[in-house]
Parts: sequence; C-alpha cells; structure tokens
Amino acid sequence: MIPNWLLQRAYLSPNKQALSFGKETWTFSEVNSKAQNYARKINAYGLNEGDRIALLGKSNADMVFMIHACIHLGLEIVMLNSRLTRTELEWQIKDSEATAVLVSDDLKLVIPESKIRAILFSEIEQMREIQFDIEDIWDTDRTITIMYTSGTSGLPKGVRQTSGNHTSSAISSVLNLGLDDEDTWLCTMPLFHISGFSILVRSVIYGMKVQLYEKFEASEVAKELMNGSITHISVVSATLDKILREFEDNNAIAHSSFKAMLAGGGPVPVGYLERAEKCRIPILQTYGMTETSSQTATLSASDSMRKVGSAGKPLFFNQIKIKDTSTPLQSGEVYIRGPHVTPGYIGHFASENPLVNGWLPTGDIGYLDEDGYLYIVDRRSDLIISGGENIYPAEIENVLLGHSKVIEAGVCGIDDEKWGSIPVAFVVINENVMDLELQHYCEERLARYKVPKHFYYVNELPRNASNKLLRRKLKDMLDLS
Ligand code: S0N
Ligand code: AMP
Ligand code: MG
Ligand code: MG
Ligand code: MG
Repeated sequence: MIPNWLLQRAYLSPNKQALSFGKETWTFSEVNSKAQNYARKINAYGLNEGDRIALLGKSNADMVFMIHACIHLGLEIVMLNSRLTRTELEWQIKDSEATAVLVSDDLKLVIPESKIRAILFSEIEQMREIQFDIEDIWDTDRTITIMYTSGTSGLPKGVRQTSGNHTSSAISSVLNLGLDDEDTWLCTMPLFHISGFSILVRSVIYGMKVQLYEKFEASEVAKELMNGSITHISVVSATLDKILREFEDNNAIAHSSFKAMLAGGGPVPVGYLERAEKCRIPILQTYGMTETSSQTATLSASDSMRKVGSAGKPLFFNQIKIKDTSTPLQSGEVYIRGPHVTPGYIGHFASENPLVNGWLPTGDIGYLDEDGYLYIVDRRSDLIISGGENIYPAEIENVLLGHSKVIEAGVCGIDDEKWGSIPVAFVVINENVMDLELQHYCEERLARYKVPKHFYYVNELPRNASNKLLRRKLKDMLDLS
C-alpha cells in the first residue's frame, strides 16, 4: 500500500515550497488545494476512479495541478506528447481507449474533436464542483500513468506505470543522490516523458521543490546553475551541450551548492561529461527508460570521474544482468529487474508480456565492468534517438510506403552534431517525386523530429535472402555515394 502522494505530503509539510513557475510559487498545501479543486470539477464530467483519460498540455503549473487532480480522482492518465501530429495523437488516444482528452486551450487544434471527446482546461475551470472521497491509500499495482514509447514494429506501445513503479523509482533515486531540506530540482524536461514526470513524483514523495519551465532555454538554465538557486537538474545530450556552451562562453563555473545533473535519455558523449567537469558541474550519467519509470542505473557523484562513460550501478532496488553472460566486459543485451519495471502495455500490445523469466529485455547492448558498473555501447534494435526523442525506422517506413510513388522505403539514423542522431530515408520510387512532396507527406503524418532530413533515391534496398530489409547496410550505401 502506498499513501496518496500529494495528500500525505500536504499533510506532512503543508508550508514547504512545492513548485515554482515563472514568478509564482506554491506550497504543497496550495498545490493540493488547486489539485482538489480541479479534481472536483473533472468529477462533474462523470470521470472518476478507474476511468482512463488522456492529458495534453504544456509543462506549466496548470498542467501540474491537472496531473495531481487526475491522480486524486483515481484516473489513469495517458500522457500525450505535444510534439506529435494529429494523426499520431488520434492513434494513441484510440489505442488507449481513453474516454476523454483533457487538453490545454493552446493545444486544442491538434485534437480531432469530431472523433474524440475533448475537454478544454478552460472548460474545466468553469465547471461546477462535485465532491468525492479522495483515496488516501493506493494499491501498488494501481496504474498512475501510461506513456507511449516507440516500438520496433513502428506502432507505439502504451506503457503502464504503477504507483509502485513510480514510488520505488523515486526512493531508489534518493538513496543514491541524498536529500536536503533546500533541494530544488529544475525541470525543463517535458512532463509527458518520464524524464520530466519523475521529477514531479520525487517532489511529492521527498517534499522537494520543483522549478518548472515550459520551454528549455539554455541561458536561463545556465544562470540558475551559476546562481545557486537550484540543486538538481535532468538533461539529455542536446540540452547539455547548449548549457555547456553558455558556461564556456562566459568562462563560468557552477555554484558550489549545485549537487547533481542527471544526464541520460540516450547516449551521452564522454566529451560532454569532461566539459561538464571543467565547468564544475557534478554530472551523473543515468540509464533509464519509459518501461522502468526513469532511472535504472545512475553513476554516483564519487564515481563520476573514476568511471567516465559509465551509467553507474543499478539503484538499490534494481538489478541488471547481461543476457547469456556473467563475464565482466562481455557485451550483450541488458536485462533489468526490479519494482520499477512496468507490469505491461495497454491497447494493441496488451497481451505482450514485457518480461522474460521476470526480467525486462531492453534491446540495449552493454556490459558490466569488473566492479559491476554498466556501460551502454549500442542498441540491438534500430532505434534512433534524436534529442532524447525516440524514433523507430519502421514507423517512418510505414508512412513512406503509403505514398503512391514509393515502392520501397528504408530508414536509418545518421550522426548529427545537434541532435545526436537524425533519420534519413532511402526510397525506391515508381515515378519521379520531389523531396518536398515526400517531406510534406511525412509532415502531415509524423512529428517534425521524425521527418527524414534527407531522401536518397535508390534502385533497390539491401535485403537478406529472405527479403528482410538490412537497415544497418543502409548507412554503407551513404558512405559509397
Ligand atoms: C531538446 C529539446 C529541448 C529541443 O526542443 P526545443 O529547443 O524546445 O525546440 P523547439 O523550439 O520546440 O523546436 C525547434 C526546432 O527543433 C525541432 N526539434 C525539437 N526537438 C527535437 C528533437 N528532439 N529532435 C529533432 N528535432 C527537434 C523542432 O521540430 C523544431 O524544428 P522545426 O521548426 O523544423 O519543426 C526537446 O526536444 C526535449 O525536451 N528533448 C528531451 C526529451 C526527453 O525528455 N527525452 C527523454 C525521454 N526518456 C526518458 O524519459 C527516460 C530517461 C529518463 O527518465 C531520464 C533522462 C534524462 C535525465 C534523467 C532521466 C531520469 O531517469 O530521471
Ligand atoms: P525511452 O523509451 O524514451 O524512455 O528511451 C529509453 C532508451 O533510451 C533506452 O532503452 C536506451 O536505448 C536509451 N538510453 C537511455 N539512457 C541511456 C544512456 N545513458 N546511454 C545510452 N542510451 C540510453
Ligand atoms: Mg522505449
Ligand atoms: Mg529516449
Ligand atoms: Mg506506396
């Protein structure tokens, strides 16, 4: 059993600062009041315990209140990625069988209202309140959130994240990082990703303040790192690089009260870690995923320079093994076990058991060194990670194949200085087509970051004897051309 996070926190430390956004701040008691107020209004729409809704909003204070309101009501929240197109959102909403979408007014245009019951935040605001009894204790297997993550087949998978998953993740994290009364976690990560959402969970469980931003601005973040107002931050490589440039341009170092920067969501170049060290930013590489409600392994501060490039050891409750080997330094697929691992998917993939003998196969390739530190070296699947957003080639290929002039399509990622990796497409066509036509076609159906940055027109695609596309060979074609 787990106590209702916010209710318990508002009871234990009502007057402690919980959240700041822009120039405003809220205590836990105030966040709780806002959340309860929204919860009673959402209840008036007939949405309550056990119902599944989708939530689409920017990462701002109102969104935080909405999230806690839904949790108070006992709703399962499908967190929608605001970078997706209408088509993609429609697919996820349908797949999730959400009964309604709660959407902030500024994003209402991306919800196809004719097909889906959409309720605007401003409408909720105006609604009358209907009282209900807030659950003060939850079962550990209660689903709090569902986050869609891209799948190898090209269809996104809705991952269930339970109260037990989130709670054990937050406790594991703090056993590694420690906690002080004045700790403040700066959040520029989207709340619809577990990277951002997990910061909110840590906040209510620890009684820790979150300083939230709707948008990532490197200069703003760097300023906060220098002035001592924050102690923690989470970044992906793309944002890390920009922050470091701010430091380097200003010849600056981080404030001595800043404690930990978690860097993950994809490969973190060792050069970035060394640059961070030069700016006296205590940087900890972390390995986490949607299926594990954030971190599985994180380097500890004391090891950060001794084990450069490692994602650390598993956090206290978690275990990691490399498939088919217990020999140090031997690479293989990373398997994960622990209370933070999802019980499964919803919708199309509901019947797929994510576990093999109790372990989650990750698709990532890594090894453990002699001391048990994890190093991620590659991904088994063809996953492309662009600025922390995941893309599976099949998703783009499926879209391209829908175009009347495209007979075959193959997509792979190529290195990119800004985003880490970007998708490019190889197509076999039956009639001349302009890049722009394919680009527009993709833009209507795919989030911008998934739209191939280059199209290569080829006579055939590399395939094996059984006609399976060899995506790894696509890159070789580039080297030749
Ligand atoms: C990197 C970010 C901030 C970039 O967004 P920004 O600067 O706000 O861009 P926009 O102004 O919106 O758009 C400008 C142009 O850039 C394109 N664009 C935006 N993002 C991308 C992208 N990712 N790839 C490619 N292009 C992008 C826009 O499309 C636009 O171009 P045009 O005009 O042509 O359309 C933003 O992308 C961002 O926030 N990224 C991070 C996402 C994230 O959080 N990923 C992590 C997901 N994984 C997890 O959650 C598990 C790991 C985890 O939990 C974790 C990760 C890190 C640290 C800690 C943890 C933890 O375990 O706690
Ligand atoms: P997501 O499903 O969006 O949560 O992304 C999880 C994936 O990001 C993992 O399966 C890895 O492929 C990748 N990833 C996360 N952290 C790291 C890291 N520290 N190093 C390399 N890859 C990472
Ligand atoms: Mg994933
Ligand atoms: Mg990712
Ligand atoms: Mg076609």
